[in-house]
Amino acid sequence: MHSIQFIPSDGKFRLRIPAFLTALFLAAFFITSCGDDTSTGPDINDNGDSSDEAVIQMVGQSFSPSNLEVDAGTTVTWQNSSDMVHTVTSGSDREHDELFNSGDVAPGNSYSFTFTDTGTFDYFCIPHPGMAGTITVVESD
Ligand SMILES: [Cu+2]
Repeated sequence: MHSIQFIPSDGKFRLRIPAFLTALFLAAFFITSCGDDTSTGPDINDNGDSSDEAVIQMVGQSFSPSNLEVDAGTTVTWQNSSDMVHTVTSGSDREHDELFNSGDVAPGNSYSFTFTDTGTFDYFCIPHPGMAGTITVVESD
């Protein structure tokens, strides 16, 4: 009597890995973001320390939140929670202004940029027309 050996079909096995990894990435992200009291939403700049962080989700073909105000010195991280590749590219009207450009951000990956200067910074996603957002950087108290 031989023990039963489970041999997954090649196609199914390969299809399951990315979904599993994506779930892992998401789980890891949500677990780490739980420890940080305020990592999403527009009201993230209520603590006055100099190492603020903010997270913007890429969901479907949009940035969430698409408009965010942060203190100068804040590191903004864009987390790709969608199932497609996006970019975080500075500029408006789909014209890159050379301030920052993430390149391709694959599902489950992220990109971070630290905003040191005050001002209004528009950005967009190269592959997806209409996918855009704005970071407003204000003087920290
Ligand atoms: Cu996109």
